[in-house]
Amino acid sequence: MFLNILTIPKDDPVAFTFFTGYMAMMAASVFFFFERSRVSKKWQLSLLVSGLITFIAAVHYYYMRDYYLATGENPTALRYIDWTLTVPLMCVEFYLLTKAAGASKSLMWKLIIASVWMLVFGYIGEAFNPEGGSTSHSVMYGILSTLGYIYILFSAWKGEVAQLAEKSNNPAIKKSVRILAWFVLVGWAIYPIGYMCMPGGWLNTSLGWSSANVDLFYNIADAINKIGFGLVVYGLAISQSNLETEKA
Ligand SMILES: *C/C=C(C)/C=C/C=C(C)/C=C/C1=C(C)CCCC1(C)C
Repeated sequence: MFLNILTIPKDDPVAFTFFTGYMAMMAASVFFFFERSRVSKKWQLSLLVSGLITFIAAVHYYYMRDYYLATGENPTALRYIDWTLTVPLMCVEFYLLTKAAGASKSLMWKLIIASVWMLVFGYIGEAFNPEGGSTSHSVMYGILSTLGYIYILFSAWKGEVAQLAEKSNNPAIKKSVRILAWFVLVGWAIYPIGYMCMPGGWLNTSLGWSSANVDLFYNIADAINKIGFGLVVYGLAISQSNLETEKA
């Protein structure tokens, strides 16, 4: 068992993405934490949140990696604990970006509640999937979960978040919120694909995609979304801080 923990099997892309995912999250955290001192006060909290998102993920990847190598199974509980901490923090990022345009705490809480809704039903769908896999179970909880996802998606594209970004009269904020909205539309849509690979899931039953692919999709999506989200916020923070010093 210990040997397993220390080696990455050559023919196991899932194990490979657990290792690289861990290292990438760690490196991104160091980057965001260090760069905090380079942006103006106003933006430091946003960078701190970016760093916390990747750092919390790095710690979970450390354990998920070992769990996967030791058991060969999907580390479902660790995965959802990670997400339950990090996805609400991504909602906080939306709030921080639109705060100057008047975003209220209630907007932040609505997004957080929608994200927890999405994850609780996703967790029930995966963790309580009957032995051998049940399509009706997977579909029912998948749909319930998707309602939370759609709420956040709508807010970012058309609803409150989008409207506040518009109201900010700041083209850089508008652009960044739009890029983050693209992340939610495209990057976050990778997760349901992974979900459908579990036994009983549509891609598992119709195309025969194995449940090993669940983690492959989740790991790739996490790297894109967590690091990508953070970099968009970072780019905005740097450009706005530079503008402020030019004006001063
Ligand atoms: C850093 C982690 C992130 C951004 C995780 C996002 C997760 C999702 C958008 C998950 C969505 C799901 C559905 C929309 C339906 C099926 C169940 C989930 C939980 C995989």
